[in-house]
Amino acid sequence: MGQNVAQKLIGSHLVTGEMEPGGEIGLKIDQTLTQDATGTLVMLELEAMGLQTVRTEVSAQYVDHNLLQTDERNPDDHLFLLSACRRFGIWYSQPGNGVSHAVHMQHLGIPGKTMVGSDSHTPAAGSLGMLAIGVGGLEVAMAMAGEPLYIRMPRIWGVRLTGQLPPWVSAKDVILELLRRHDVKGGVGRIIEYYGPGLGALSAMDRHVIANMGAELGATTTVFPSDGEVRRFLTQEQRGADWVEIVADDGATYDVDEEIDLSSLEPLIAKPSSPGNVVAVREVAGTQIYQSYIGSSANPGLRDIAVPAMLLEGRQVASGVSLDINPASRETLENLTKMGLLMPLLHSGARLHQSGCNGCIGMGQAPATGRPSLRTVPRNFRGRSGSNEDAVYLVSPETATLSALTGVITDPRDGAQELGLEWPQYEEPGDYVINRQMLLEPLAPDAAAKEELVKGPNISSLPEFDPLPDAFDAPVLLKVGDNVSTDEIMPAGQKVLPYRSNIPKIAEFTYYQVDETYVERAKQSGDQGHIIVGGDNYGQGSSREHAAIAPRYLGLRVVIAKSYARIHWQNLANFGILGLEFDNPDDYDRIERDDVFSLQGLRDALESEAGTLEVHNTTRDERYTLRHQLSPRQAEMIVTGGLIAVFRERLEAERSGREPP
Ligand code: MIC
Repeated sequence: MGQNVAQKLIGSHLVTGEMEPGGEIGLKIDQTLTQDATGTLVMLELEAMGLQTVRTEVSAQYVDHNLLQTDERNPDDHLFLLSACRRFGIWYSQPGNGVSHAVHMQHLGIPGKTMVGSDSHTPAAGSLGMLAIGVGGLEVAMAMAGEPLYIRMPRIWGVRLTGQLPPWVSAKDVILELLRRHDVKGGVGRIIEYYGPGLGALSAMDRHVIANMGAELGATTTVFPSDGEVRRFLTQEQRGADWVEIVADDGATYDVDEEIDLSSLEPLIAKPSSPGNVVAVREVAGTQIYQSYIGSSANPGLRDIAVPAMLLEGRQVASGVSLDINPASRETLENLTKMGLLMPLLHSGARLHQSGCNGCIGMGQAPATGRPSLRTVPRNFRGRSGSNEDAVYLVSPETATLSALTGVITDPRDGAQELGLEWPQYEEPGDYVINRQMLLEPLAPDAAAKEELVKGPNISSLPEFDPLPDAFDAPVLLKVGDNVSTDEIMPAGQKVLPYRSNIPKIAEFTYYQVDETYVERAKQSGDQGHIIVGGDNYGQGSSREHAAIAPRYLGLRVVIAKSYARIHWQNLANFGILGLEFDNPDDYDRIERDDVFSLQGLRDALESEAGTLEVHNTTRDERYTLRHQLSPRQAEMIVTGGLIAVFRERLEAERSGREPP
């Protein structure tokens, strides 16, 4: 039987398990990607694991998130990362070189390879025909150590594209359409694979936009074929030799089928404060805006800024509107400059920012209270922009541009008519600029071995965590609803992000936007430990493992939820937090904050085939049946005290020539 692209990528890297949806599979990982906000912990984990040199084909560390240098903390982290790259044999992309996903695609991504990244938007590399999966930092560290990645074999969701995008509609509208149809949980447990005749008109960077935001559907990853367009892209980057063709076989089938007729799409917008809150732009047209923001990882293409620049030529941004331009990569910025497109942008009133994540994660550019901000970024969870009472809408560059010109949310087709604008005929430049100067190559192993880690005063080693006790009583300190994002559990923003390499400090911000009293109450609860109860899709969004480590540091032992987002669930397990699910979701309604639970016989329950466990709510004298989805490997990991403890034992055995445990 013919294979689809996802099956080919998985099949060629399968080290354990069967390609049957639901079962655990182990995959050989060729490349890793880390960014600074998660990468500092990864490097501390490599140190804690005792690794000498990475065992991957390519490992790359990007500095793109914590770019504001308002004191010594972020620059100290940058230096630490540089020293760790030199120490462990990792590529280092310097601050200002751009967002990891775009830069990796331009310079290091290779079709047919697997990659894990400590960033939920790692799947963007699927645009090159890679199998790229966002995971917690510790799993990236494990992959760097040559360990396989273990995931549940996803179902493959084939999305057949037909037709062609009409003028004023672009790649962002394709992924917003999928979010409109399926919301933020629609991709859970699935790989999205795009195919069909509509692909031809989507450039590799357009595909990046779509693959990037597959994360917003909760998908394990997104893949595109490596076809003639990928070859064109790599040739433009002077890496044509890296191209290999990977396309679905004739007769390939998918577990789930879907079709999008690109010709029928219209400009779409995700309203505050969820990427799944999608409607047609026309439905909200006329709302006055405060800010329009173009660029970021979710619209990293040269065309994504070149088209706005062409539209803005000779025009002025509406007064009172801040038009913020965030080129995703320095390469894009250099090409815009060479094409003469910076001048029209600047002259129209646009504010130009350095290449990086910036306002996308609240590192500057925060909007005014309650004022609508239109952004081409991937997510709009409340508070993520840096302002507590924000109103962030997700849009295409075309919608952002026309709205900046009119001062109100505007369907670009209507705006163009009103302003007498033609659809610009954008073409890629023939003399494309490439600059790899800011990407530092890894040192040879001998030289690397002599390097020391450089730790500033804000960098603290990883706390040690003890194994899960077999029995204990603990209170429910927090009860939250559906779709709680890791931005709510552990916020980003310029106040919190500089503590990403300091768990005791960052722990002080845990859940503070949801319940300011949580941290204090958790501390009072102390060693006894505590429980958090959640609804559906608990922990959606970012891959930040701080959202597991910080609550664990504060004593979190168990989460009980209706269902989980994949990466966060895995992060909980990696740090020894037991993630349980309600057998009967209605039991969620019976629990109140401060109820005390008695949990007994945890080890037997974790090892049992049934995967169930009965717990006693001693406050209400009720019993609930809970389930765990842990594989035997993960169950053992929790019992041993987390993944680092397991790996250390294994490395120790390897060094002393013993049989690994
Ligand atoms: C995001 O877009 O949410 C982030 C910030 O890039 C995160 C990573 C992080 O929290 O550092 C992600 O996507 O995983």
